[in-house]
Amino acid sequence: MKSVLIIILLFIFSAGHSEDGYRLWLRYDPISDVTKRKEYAALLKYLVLEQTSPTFNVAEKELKLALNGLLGLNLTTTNVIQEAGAIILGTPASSKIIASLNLHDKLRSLGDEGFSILATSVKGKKCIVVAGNKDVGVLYGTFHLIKLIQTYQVLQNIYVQNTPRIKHRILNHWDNLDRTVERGYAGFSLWDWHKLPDYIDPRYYDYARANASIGINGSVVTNVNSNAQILTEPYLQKVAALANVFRPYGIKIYLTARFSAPREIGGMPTADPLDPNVRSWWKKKIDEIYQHVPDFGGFVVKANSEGQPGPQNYKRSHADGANMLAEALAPHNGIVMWRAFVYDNEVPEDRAKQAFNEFKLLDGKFNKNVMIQVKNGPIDFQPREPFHPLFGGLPQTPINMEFQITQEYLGYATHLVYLAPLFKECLDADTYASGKGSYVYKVIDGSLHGHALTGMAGVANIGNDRNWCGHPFAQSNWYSFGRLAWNPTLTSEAIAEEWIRMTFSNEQDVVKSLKELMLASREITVNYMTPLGLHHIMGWDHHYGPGPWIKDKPRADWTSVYYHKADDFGIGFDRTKTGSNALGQYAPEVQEKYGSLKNCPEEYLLWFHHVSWDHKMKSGRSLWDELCHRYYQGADSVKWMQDSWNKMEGKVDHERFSQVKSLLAIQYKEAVWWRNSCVLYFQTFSKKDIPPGFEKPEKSLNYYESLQFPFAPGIRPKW
Ligand code: GCW
Repeated sequence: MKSVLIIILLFIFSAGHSEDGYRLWLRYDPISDVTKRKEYAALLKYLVLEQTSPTFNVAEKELKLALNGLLGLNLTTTNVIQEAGAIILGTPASSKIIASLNLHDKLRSLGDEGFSILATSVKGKKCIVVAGNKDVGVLYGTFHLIKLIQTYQVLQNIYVQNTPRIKHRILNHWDNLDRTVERGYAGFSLWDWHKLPDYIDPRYYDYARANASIGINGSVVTNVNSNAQILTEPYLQKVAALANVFRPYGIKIYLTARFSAPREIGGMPTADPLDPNVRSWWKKKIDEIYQHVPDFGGFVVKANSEGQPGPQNYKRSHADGANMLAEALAPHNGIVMWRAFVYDNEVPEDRAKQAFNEFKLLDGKFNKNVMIQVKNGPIDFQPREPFHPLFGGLPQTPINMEFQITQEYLGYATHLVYLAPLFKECLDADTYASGKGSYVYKVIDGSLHGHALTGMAGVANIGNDRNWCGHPFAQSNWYSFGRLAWNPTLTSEAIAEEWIRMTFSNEQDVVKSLKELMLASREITVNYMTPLGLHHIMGWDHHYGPGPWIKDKPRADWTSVYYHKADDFGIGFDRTKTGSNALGQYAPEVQEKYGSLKNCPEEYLLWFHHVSWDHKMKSGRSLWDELCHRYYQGADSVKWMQDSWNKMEGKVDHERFSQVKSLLAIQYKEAVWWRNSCVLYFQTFSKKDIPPGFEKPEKSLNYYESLQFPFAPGIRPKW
């Protein structure tokens, strides 16, 4: 009776609690299922921690917070086994109890960050052990245990062995020092540089908690379009303050290095990477960084790309530039993530080919602590791209993946698009680099070519909006990135399920409906934006909304007509042998798959082929009709998304229900805008009617072309 009353009271309390999304997936609201509560309460009575450390302290704090919220428990900590129901946290070095359990066999294969969770008996008392080789493994295990409770899993005979498959799991913030965020749609930067190092915003801790809960172990806090000021002494003090917050959570801090820094802040006449004075400047600078941040992770560098300075300004190669920094970082165990996102307007070559051409020649020429950071596709984070040919193409070089979590090309923070299927499509693609089964994820986890240095980077979608990511569902993309960086073989479905249960509800029908909604959302977006392999046809510069008509800009490869090549005959970019032969950069099996018009999977058709408007598609329709069909189907499906969401009323909290409802209405409006603009524009080439049965666009092409958005958020700073 008493417990029922407590539950009712807890509910009244939590119902009154405003659900603004701040708590992300770490909500810890009371478990409503009485049987579950009892089951957990019997197993989880007190905490045994024999030694403290900064990381154990945060694990303890988190567990207390979670069990207090979920089960109403006031967890006490002791260092001895008293009765059944102990949760024992530790490593063999920190805990005599764990050492006595002889877990060596279990822990051996788990490395520094892995963990083992098991139900066992100590001195005849049933308990749950969360063990790792290092403190951080114990922290990850603690978060895992909490997740199992949040998602109502059975703990009775629990036995989990878990370790990350990728070493560096890193968020890349494109945050500027003035707190604007390039391609950021969730407010301003979290980093309050002005008040750092003296004021530590409590939010930094919650940021660290959220990342640790999904295994993210690195944060690049500055934009790749970088500012050298971050490397000056006053800023390094601020960086050190953030690093101090992140450290107990297993998160290392990284910075972006502006290649011209020796000139800009060092007073040097040159930044030539082979100049001995430049090399010694960087060495001193890097030593200075390590004085402030002893576990500094290293640099991400965007060089000779989109106007950023780099070694080529001095007729040196990317390897010369990367190795100079790598050499100075090596004594401190720092790494360089050198980006392969390079393309040059002066080069008449298909932009999709340029990075491969540049880096192929440098395979094997990089120092051991350099990874080449490659975007998932060869152009630029489009709603759909084939995998980048550098995956599998640089066998002698560690490659780390760069995904974009922020939705630059996928509707900003207003469209509900679950990105795990996009990430997975790339990770699961077969490069055939060493025969069948040479999946991209095997390049990334190092197993394909035997590299120990491995990484995955995600361009963050986080800002100072109360709910961190702008759209409540955009949180799932941060979450999915972390989960896939930990284990790229997880399925989109499994990740969605965990996230929904923790973020919205454990009710079966809610889980089922939201999962369907999320899993369908990316394909729907592709359909209303860029179906059948179209790409890069968005608005100029800010990239907001449709802009297939963009042409005559200073750079051809920043226009849309460069990519869709629509003409009287048809549409699409011929990247086969008869065209740019970008396809020639892939393994023969991949070339065969995409090379022929007949066999090419339709979702990549216009990426690889220039196709006649009359071409007969698998559906039996002509290409023109199919294109219209996809655009209309995409926009209509957003209506379906709205209907499914409307059914959630009363099943999820009111605040987030109404917020998502409003955002879906914008998404529908914008999907129709995309559809109408693209269909009307491409019609000027196909000269064919919109197939019968589809409503006519309500406005003219001129109208859509005339729309201007000078204040669209997230644009590149002009300095
Ligand atoms: O996608 C493009 C963006 C730029 C970005 C660049 C990059 C940071 O439009 O804003 O610059 O990619 O990845 O370097």
